[in-house]
Amino acid sequence: MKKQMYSHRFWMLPAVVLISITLFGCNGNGNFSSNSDAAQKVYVAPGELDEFYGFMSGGYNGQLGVYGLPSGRHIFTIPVFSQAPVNGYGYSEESKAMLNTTHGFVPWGDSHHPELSQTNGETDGRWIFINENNTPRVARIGLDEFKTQEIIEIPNSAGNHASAFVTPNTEYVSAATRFSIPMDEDMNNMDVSIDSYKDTFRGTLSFIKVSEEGKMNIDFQILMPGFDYDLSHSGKGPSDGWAFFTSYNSEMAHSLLEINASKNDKDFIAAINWRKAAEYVKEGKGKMMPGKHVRNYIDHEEGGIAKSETINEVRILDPRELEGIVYFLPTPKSPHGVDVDPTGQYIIAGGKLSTVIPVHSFAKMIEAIENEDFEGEVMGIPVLKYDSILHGEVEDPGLGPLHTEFDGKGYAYTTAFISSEIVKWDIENTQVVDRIDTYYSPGHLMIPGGDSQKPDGKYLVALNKITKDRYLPTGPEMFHSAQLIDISGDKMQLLLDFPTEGEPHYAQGIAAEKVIKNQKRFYKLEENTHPFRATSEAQTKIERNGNEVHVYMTTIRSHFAPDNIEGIKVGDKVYFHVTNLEQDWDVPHGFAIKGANNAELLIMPGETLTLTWEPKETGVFPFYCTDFCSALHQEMQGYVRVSPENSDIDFKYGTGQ
Ligand SMILES: [Cu+2]
Repeated sequence: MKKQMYSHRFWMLPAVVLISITLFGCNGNGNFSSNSDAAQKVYVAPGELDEFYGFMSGGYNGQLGVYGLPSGRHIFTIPVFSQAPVNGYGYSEESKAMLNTTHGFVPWGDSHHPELSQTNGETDGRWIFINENNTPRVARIGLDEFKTQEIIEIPNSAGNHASAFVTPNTEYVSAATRFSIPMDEDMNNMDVSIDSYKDTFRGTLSFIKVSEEGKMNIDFQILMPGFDYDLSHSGKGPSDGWAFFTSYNSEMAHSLLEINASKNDKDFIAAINWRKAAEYVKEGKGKMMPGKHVRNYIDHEEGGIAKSETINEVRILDPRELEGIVYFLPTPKSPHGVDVDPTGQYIIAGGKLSTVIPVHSFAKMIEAIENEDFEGEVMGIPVLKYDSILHGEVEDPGLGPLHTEFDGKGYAYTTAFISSEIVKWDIENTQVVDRIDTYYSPGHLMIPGGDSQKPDGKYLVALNKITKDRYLPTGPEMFHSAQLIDISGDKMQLLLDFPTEGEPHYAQGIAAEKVIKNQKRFYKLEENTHPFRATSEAQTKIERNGNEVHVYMTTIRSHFAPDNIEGIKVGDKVYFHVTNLEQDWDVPHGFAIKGANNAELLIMPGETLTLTWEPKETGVFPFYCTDFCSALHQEMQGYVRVSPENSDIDFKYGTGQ
């Protein structure tokens, strides 16, 4: 091993493993491969476009980062689960409702796993889904406008980690509870002692149905033992109709999990026959149970304004009553990732404390189910025999294997978190054929289409957890590092380091042309259905309703209408409904007013957005365009006069007066 190890990030390991790592670890920061060959491979000349889009979750920033590959250029950030002052997402009246939950307005989220929609097992460029861990939710982002269009909350869940993975025709998006929670037989959350964990805590796996138009609803949840559920991937090809979820803490510990949940040699992958479960649902099986959750969606029929609805129940399938929907595949040891190869024949687990990578065979699994080759059961769920379902074990896979992606040429690539490397191995004979160091500890990795049936096996992106010494230091805090690796040849070649936003977990990649062809460039004014729109300057006006004031405002290079407003009083609640009259690509206008307890608005051409302002003192307050829109952008301004609460001053406004 060539590089320094960072023991502060080591996961709890048996002491003997730790010692051996420390002995092998040596100094050196691994600067190599910055040769001209690598430079040429990532060079995208000025004015040229990247070949792939890379979508990387922002982790604790709650957003989704958009990158160009191979250049590694950060192009855009799509606001999803967190308020974004940069464009007013979650602040404007139109978008606030996207962040509603059963806990009220939640302005922050923790986003981990983006997943592109698929058709026939191939990424199709329509949508990208992403999970939220903390307050369990799944979002759907439209790749026509790069905007979050829907967010659904997941009930009976806590820590929605095994999400948002799609089935090969985007029939379903998965979700699962990471933390089991106390539930009685009626799925009511209970106020119980945490020490009663083993008796009272349960898990759920959720299947969110996606309609042709993208609308999400929770079709069913499967009641599970009180383990922790970690990651998921759908079957494909022969295993289409199944989904696989890793679980750990089969010990059902509830304290000091790093020790108490690492005792069993094997935990489980839960194999879910979702097609069979969906049939049960169609037959009306299972039970409607409490499961209050909120669904937020952009109402395109009404001005693109976000709306929320509350749903009170969810259908629960209990594997003790409905046969054949869940089987447990014993898997060493505290498995993290679960990945299905492009042929759909093999199910690969990242047993983070395991010395091998187990590869399960789907065909053997089916055979074992038919032969009832079980070694026991947990909560009515049959446990298959490890040896009956095993295709093989990858020996010497690196320390702390976490996640695997595929190149479509028969090879798998697994990240080894602790030994900081990516290991390439042959799926058929489970032999390691190549390995490359990463800087440093990689979590997920991504090959464009690498978890679909049609990977584009040209590049691999390692998403590393430690950036230290790779970039200019920025104090104690630093962004995490992605590394682009060429996988087109026999040997992997490191091409590029680039910093990412937040802490990216999983990522997705897609050929740019699949996304470019659907791009919306602006919103047509004649299609604007916003109730407070003004689609010409002639339609601008101000209306008062008690202390509520609605300003119908327009922007066009380079002025506002109206630009000067009098008649506003202290105690008013002023809604600036700003319509951008431009009908050309890339001419947004912004709107901000002094002292607003709010973010700016960034209004796309043809769009109407609303900023709420409650002036607290008298005076004259300037507003201006925040987005540099023309040579006379600095002239794009106006004033609002605020008079005392008891004054009876009339509205006065206009342009150029
Ligand atoms: Cu402007």
